[in-house]
Amino acid sequence: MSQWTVETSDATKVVQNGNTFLIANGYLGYRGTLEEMSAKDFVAVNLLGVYDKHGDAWREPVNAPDPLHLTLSVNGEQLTDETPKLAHRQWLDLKAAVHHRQTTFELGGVQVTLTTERFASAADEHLLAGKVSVQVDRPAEVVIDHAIDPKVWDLNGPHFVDEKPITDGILLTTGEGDLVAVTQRVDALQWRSSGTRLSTEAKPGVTYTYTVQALVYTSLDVPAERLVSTITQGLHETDYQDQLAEHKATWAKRWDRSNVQITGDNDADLALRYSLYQLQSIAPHHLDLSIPARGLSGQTYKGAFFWDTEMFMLPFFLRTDPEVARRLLNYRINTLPQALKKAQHYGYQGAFYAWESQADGRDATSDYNVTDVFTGRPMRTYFKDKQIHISAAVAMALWSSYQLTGDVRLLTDGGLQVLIECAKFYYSRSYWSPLKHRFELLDVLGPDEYHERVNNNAYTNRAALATVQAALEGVVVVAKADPERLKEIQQQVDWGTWQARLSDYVVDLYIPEPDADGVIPQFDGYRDLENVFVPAVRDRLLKPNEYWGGAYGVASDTQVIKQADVVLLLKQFQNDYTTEQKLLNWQYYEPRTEHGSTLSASTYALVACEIGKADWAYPFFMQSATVDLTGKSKQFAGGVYIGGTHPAANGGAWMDVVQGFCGLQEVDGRPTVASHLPSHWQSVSFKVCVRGRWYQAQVTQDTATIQPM
Ligand code: IFM
Repeated sequence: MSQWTVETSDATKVVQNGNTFLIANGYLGYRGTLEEMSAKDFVAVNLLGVYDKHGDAWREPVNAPDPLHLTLSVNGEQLTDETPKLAHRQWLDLKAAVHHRQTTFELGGVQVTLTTERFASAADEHLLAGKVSVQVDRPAEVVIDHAIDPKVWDLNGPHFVDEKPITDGILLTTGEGDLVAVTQRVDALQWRSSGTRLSTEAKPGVTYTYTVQALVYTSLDVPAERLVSTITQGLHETDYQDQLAEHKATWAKRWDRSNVQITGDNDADLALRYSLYQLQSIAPHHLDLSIPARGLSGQTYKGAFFWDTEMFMLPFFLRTDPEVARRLLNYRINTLPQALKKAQHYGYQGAFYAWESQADGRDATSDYNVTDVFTGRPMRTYFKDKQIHISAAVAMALWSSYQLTGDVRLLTDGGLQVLIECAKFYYSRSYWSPLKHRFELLDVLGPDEYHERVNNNAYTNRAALATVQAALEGVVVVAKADPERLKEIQQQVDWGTWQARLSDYVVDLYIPEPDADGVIPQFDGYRDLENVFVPAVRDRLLKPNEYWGGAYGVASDTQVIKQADVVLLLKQFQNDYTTEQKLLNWQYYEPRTEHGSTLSASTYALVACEIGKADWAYPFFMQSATVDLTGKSKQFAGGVYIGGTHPAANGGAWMDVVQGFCGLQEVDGRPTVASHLPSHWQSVSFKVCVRGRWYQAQVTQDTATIQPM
């Protein structure tokens, strides 16, 4: 039986559980805190794509005021943090994407039970709605103030410089001049109401219920002059139950396409479904934007989009929700101008995509992205300048999407320009070694972020090669499909100059080879570093939050790495390496990998499946799938808060099951599966869409089938 509920009865961890119990709809995210909580408890209505920079602090996404907030009083006594809780239960219904809580308090001399449900509508992205019920065990006067709470939690705020009342709500202006409006309508037939205050003489045995309909709009959605009329007219008479029904119907469609059922392991079944809940909650269903590295759970990582989307989330959307996948790709196509500018800024040609990309493609990465916990001073890091594998992530995502969907419009509508501009970037960023007669990529930062400014990171070089190959092949594809369009593109990208250069580059770019003992060196000189394992390096830490990498981190002069790097190379370019090479390198690198990023575990699981070690893969898969359920991930990187949800781990968990344990591959648009199930699993079933056609897969220990539907 499938598992569909995530729940807790621990009333002491509500604030920490704010990520786990998130509800979201790709436009806004509402953390899983409780209705009576406020900014100090990290309540947040986190908005996609609206950013503000306060003073010298990092530019980050804006949180809106909380329209679901309530203040409860019973017999004149107000609910506070100190009010005794006699019972508490909080649960997420994953099928319906509805958050519930039920808490019994001792307040005003009675036992009062507060039961609520809420959802971020999947049918109307502006709508947050909730239902609140109260029961008492003795007659009591119950008063609830249900007013929008204007105090918002910020990491680097405050972001609002002006606040005005509007009918049923509030209009705020950010420091950057964007407008955010929030309105609220309460339907409370059983209650006396005066303004935002509801009251009743409650009797035992009766449930007193009201519903809230709240809308959130910004001046990015509608022109500023129409914002107030749009939002106030939007508070229409639609019944709460109808809104809930529409929301559930939208989720039912999503689950019909995306659900994966694992039998023989309830924990894995639930953890994966929860991961898919997270991914589908935060995906941009209506906007051509991407998915922030911490979803819509708050302002961590500047609300920016990383390679996480292309490498770890896109594979899921491509095969279960091609419309969302297309939006994610459009985002990169639309932000090409910023990538061109960034390359130019560093003195290169082509497209160098932002490491931390905000809505318009600008790079939000600070030169000092972590803090030295010993001195409290910002530390110079090179994520922005040297993590050049980001352009390859974009290019490989576009190319593999074209190959999977067969949709040439992806290339003709901007994708081919991106491929070519990324290819130009690598060429211009390379160094031609006159003695070795090869191109090299020097002074880079690979996926393992601890070793900065290294030469010939094997993953980066191979990914650059894949980019240039894709550009050359893309030209051939468009030449066949739409020669007129190709001419236009060729003119835009100055193909006449670049074709010969890029053709030579794919022959002459250096791809690091395995050493004599079979180990692929992560970069030039990696094997000369101190050869120790993770525990030895961990023992050298003087403070728990100190940064392991950079100029003088504990890992910097050792072979200990933060996350999958060579193992990512093996995963991404699986046909380049034999099973023996994969096995040997997996075994070499795993004890040297901290898995300090939640991107790491799923990659190790995938490669373990490929080498026939499903039982090695299993704990890495579970680590990836449960990260937002257990909350067990790093909360600080060099003193900087990095908590929140982990969509790349959620997407990685799907890849582990579908592409790893079930061996899904698509060759020339035809999907195949193969069984690599962990020994205690009975079966896995799922659907995927390949070239517009849906397939149903069923994998057991002994059989693997995939059939068109
Ligand atoms: O993109 C990752 C990076 O690879 C490791 N640090 C965290 C980033 C965001 O998840």
